[in-house]
Amino acid sequence: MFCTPLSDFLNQHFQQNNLSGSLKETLSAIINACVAISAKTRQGALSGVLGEAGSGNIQGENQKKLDVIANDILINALRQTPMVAGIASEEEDTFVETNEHGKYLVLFDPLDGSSNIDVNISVGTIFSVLKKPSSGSLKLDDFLQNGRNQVAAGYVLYGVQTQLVFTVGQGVFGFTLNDNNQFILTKNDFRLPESTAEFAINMSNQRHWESPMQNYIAELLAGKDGVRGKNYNMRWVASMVAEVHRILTRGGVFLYPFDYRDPNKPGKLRLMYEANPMSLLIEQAGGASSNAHQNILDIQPTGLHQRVAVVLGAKEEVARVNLLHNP
Ligand code: P6P
Repeated sequence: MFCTPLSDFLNQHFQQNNLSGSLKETLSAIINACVAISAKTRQGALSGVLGEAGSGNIQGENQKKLDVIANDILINALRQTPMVAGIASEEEDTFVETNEHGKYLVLFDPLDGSSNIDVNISVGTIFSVLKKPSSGSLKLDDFLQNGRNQVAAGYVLYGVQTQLVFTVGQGVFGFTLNDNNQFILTKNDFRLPESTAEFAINMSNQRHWESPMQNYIAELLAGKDGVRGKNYNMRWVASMVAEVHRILTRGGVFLYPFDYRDPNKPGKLRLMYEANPMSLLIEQAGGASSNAHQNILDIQPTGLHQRVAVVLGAKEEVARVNLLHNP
């Protein structure tokens, strides 16, 4: 039934779309590192990788052991990939130069959703690839490109199955890891329905949202008796990779809006290595994304770790949120 290995798919897809071989090599290096991360997450307590690392990151979060392990696996792999000039990671204070003559920049959240690790709920690696814009020594500004400049974006979901989903701008494709640690093509071009009856948000923050967001969610909760005229279902996994995968697979809308708990933060999620790659995937699959005011992919970054409010998924829902916030 399914028999196309990732390597064959990449060769064919890159040739058909006249894409660079060095981008293919960069993508392969990221994916191979994720196969190693998958082996670690699967072992859990048996290999002592659960629990806290006893350190913190620039986000002010306590790192899990697997956060550090996944980050080290990716950095070590990309140091050995000549076409990668540098990386930026959620777990690193600033960028890391890897190869002086590299062409690509790789940005990643090595293990998103890590608060779920110890309770065996899906986590994932999110990655984004940019071209290094200038020759000469690497500088921070080289990374601060808007999301439309991404030449590749994707994630690996360490869940019931280990699944890879990525785009290089020519559609979104899904692969499942088999018993030989080989990714096999299992979804040929994800397409997102324009409408949905399923939303994902952390409702415990409801009292902290801006009123347009409170109004939007109230419309969904009103169901078929309300202005939207249909009943909605809700999901919240607290793992963005799992939520986005569900949305790509069966539709939906995901929201992590601005809230007043910390008015200085525009949102919880990070633009460069969470919102941008996920927004590109969703847009490539026929969905939309915004920060409730503008398309996330059009936001001009000002910092590696800047945060952003995120609304992404079914076009109809993102449009409704934008309208309520910008009457
Ligand atoms: P909360 C995980 O920590 C994460 O960055 C996303 O993967 C997830 O969607 C969100 O935060 C969960 O946040 O506040 O519900 O724990």
